[in-house]
Amino acid sequence: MKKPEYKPYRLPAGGWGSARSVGNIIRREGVLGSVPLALSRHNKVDGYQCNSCAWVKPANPLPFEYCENGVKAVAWELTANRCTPEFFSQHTVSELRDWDEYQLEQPGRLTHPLRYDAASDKYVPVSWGHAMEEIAREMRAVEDRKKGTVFYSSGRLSNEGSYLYQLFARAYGNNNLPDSSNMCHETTSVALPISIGQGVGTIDLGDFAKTECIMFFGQNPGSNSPRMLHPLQEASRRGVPIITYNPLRERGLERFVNPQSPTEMLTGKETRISSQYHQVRTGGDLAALAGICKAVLTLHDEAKASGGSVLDEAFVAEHTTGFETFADWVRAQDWDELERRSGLYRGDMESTAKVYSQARAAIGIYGMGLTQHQAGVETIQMLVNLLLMRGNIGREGAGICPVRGHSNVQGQRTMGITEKPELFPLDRLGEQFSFEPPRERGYDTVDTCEAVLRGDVRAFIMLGGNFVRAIPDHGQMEPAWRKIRLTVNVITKLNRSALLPGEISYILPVISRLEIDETETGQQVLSMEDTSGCIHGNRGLRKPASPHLISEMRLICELAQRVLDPNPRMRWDAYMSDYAEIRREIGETLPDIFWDYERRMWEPGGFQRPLPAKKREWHTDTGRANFVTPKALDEDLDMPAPGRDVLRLMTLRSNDQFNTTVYGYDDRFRGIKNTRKAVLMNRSDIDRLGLKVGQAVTLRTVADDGVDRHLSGMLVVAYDIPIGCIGGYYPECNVLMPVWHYAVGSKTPAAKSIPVTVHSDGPEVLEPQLEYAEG
Ligand SMILES: Nc1nc2c(c(=O)[nH]1)N[C@H]1C(S)=C(S)[C@@H](COP(=O)(O)OP(=O)(O)OC[C@H]3O[C@@H](n4cnc5c(=O)[nH]c(N)nc54)[C@H](O)[C@@H]3O)O[C@H]1N2
Ligand SMILES: Nc1nc2c(c(=O)[nH]1)N[C@H]1C(S)=C(S)[C@@H](COP(=O)(O)OP(=O)(O)OC[C@H]3O[C@@H](n4cnc5c(=O)[nH]c(N)nc54)[C@H](O)[C@@H]3O)O[C@H]1N2
Ligand SMILES: [Mo]
Repeated sequence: MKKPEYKPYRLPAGGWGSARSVGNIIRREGVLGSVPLALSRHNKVDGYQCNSCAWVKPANPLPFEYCENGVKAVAWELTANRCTPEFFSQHTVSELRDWDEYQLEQPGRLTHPLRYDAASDKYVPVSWGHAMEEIAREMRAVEDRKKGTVFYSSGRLSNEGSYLYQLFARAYGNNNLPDSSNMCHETTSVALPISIGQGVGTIDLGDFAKTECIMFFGQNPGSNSPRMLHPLQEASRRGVPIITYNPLRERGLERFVNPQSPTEMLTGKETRISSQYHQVRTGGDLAALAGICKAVLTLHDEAKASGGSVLDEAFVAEHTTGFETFADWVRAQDWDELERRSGLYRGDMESTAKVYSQARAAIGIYGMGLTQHQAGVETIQMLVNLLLMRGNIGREGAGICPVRGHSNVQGQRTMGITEKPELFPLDRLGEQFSFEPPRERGYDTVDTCEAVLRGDVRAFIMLGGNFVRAIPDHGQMEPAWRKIRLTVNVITKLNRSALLPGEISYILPVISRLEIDETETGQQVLSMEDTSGCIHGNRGLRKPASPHLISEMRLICELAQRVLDPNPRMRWDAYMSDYAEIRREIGETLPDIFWDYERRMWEPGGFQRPLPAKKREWHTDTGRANFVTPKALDEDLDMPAPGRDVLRLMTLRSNDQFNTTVYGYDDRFRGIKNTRKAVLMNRSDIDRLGLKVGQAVTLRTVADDGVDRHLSGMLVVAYDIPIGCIGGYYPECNVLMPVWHYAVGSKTPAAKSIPVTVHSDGPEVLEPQLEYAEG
């Protein structure tokens, strides 16, 4: 292992750094031959949909419609490395538990179904038939099906797989369908329907081309949705102001060189991205947004005096409710308090208000920086309030833009993967398949954790993802996990969840969407929905990683057939041999969206689901868009307020990871190399606490529930981060997150604000080179 280093990254996002990083992973995974070929079909009509993020796939894709992290995700999946039964015969599960995420996925794609053998503490190969029989027997034996069985899925799963999975769960008898979205944009799914009557955003790429102002809250496109840098670059070139609120100065939000443009690469000509950058305190967005709204109201009052107007008064009167209450609340806020809570100056918020007020159309973009706070729902609604003030919903060039994470997380929701029965037409589903779907609310992610801690869960099916690593409170959850009777890990690479076997545990490896999925009726295709609500076809192009893999669709059908009582309406045999049959059923359940599905999914740019708010049709309880007035300004009411000794930890993604998949130990844009054990701190906090850069420290969660949560051996890095805020990487820091610390209303774990103390592990400076000397 090389020595950790810290050297602020001076280059723009993209550029040569991006090209080098991509070259490294392609070489390491041994896919120099296959990746370039695959990339010619990346995000193309009749190609496959990128398996990294959910950013919009344009109708007229660039010749190279991919980015640094898309290429990493593709190389990761197409890797030449194989994790075979041999590998498992050489390592016990206890031994593997000491490996980190990078090491665990490095052996490559899983090749065989495996069953945990407790006697030898190893995974051993097993036949598919045996695996299916035993899993089905155990699932049938669960006494309380509502409490005892959980159907988790991660947001990569296709529409077809998701639809079958929810049908299986509901026919089995529960709505226990937690998914990765519960940890992510659930806050969006709760906030937006109340405000504007739909759970998804309202923008498409056309709006980016027409907008006059972009506001960015807590989303990091440079690492997490790099293709988005192209429309941003274009907007910037048109002179569109881009205003960012983020505690960190993220490279991708500052400057960009398009690595696909030879001229830009050779001349180093870069584009500025943000025109204003405000380093808001973590959790300070609610106050910052209130301040911006307050300044807009002031501008409006001034304009009124001279016969003008800043608000879109006609829109507010005709299309909204709650404005007066909201405006009174905003006016009553005190600037000192807003400054204190946001960590910004009044002038920062006023400058945003000024630019926003002059733009004929504005877009509000956000990500985990808003959703993963206790008051995340209210914060998103504040951003919508700001947009509603000037009629910026349902107009060209304007709208709200949550940036979804996993490549099909939005499609999963559309397909009915949700614990909330009211979000899916269950009457219709019941009629279509002639059964009585369960109507009780099921478990979301946090409910699942609580049920596991109580010992209620007997069978846990994980269809993709790495649940036990992605969730909070590892210290409590991991021991509890071992007590589950049956754990089934349907995955493509080894991860930590599989290394915490219950009494009976399986690893079931599957075909990925980049691979050719051949059934009796020929090669099958799939479909996915991107963050703008557009649905696209997907065709695999490479031979599966091993002949022993089966598809996720087949896995669900085979299991459902063995677990459920026969029902002639549920044609599992037909579904697994011809996925068009699944799409036919989807079209029947959701005819308004999926008419003529088979053809439209191959249209360039996909087909967009109806977005009522885009047409100013408000499917809310009032029939209008609602201004929602927050209850307080504090984003983290369940935790002690940050003070002299209590710092607020946000958990971050590096540039070299996709969630719990770690591609490497560098975070290039943030200048950190060869380590993930870094804690980013403001120099004045380091000095005040008597710490030194490069020293090892322990972070300890401040909570009065009697549980000790701590993480030692973290290396102090002096970083440009607001005083009182610190940063560390996810999932390593999840051990510090209490399971009960989540967003009110959505139960999304509040991963961006964990109150912690920082203590030195010993006087010596272990990594002196982390001290960066300028020049
Ligand atoms: N390469 C890559 N791409 C990914 C992923 C990945 O891990 N790697 N993950 C995918 C998934 S599932 C998701 S959900 C998305 C996540 O993508 P993002 O939404 O970008 O999520 P994060 O990287 O967790 O954090 C986003 C930003 O929030 C800022 N932030 C933290 N706290 C606050 C706050 O209180 N206020 C404000 N204003 N900002 C704050 C951080 O500094 C960071 O820049 O990306 C998807 N795409
Ligand atoms: N502290 C903290 N915690 C967080 C977050 C945070 O910002 N901070 N972010 C949260 C968010 S936004 C999310 S979305 C969750 C992520 O939670 P998950 O979605 O559960 O986790 P991933 O890391 O994306 O899952 C990676 C695993 O998926 C499997 N896999 C990959 N491709 C496929 C496939 O095609 N099929 C199947 N069956 N399996 C596949 C691989 O085996 C890989 O190990 O984590 C959440 N946890
Ligand atoms: Mo996510």
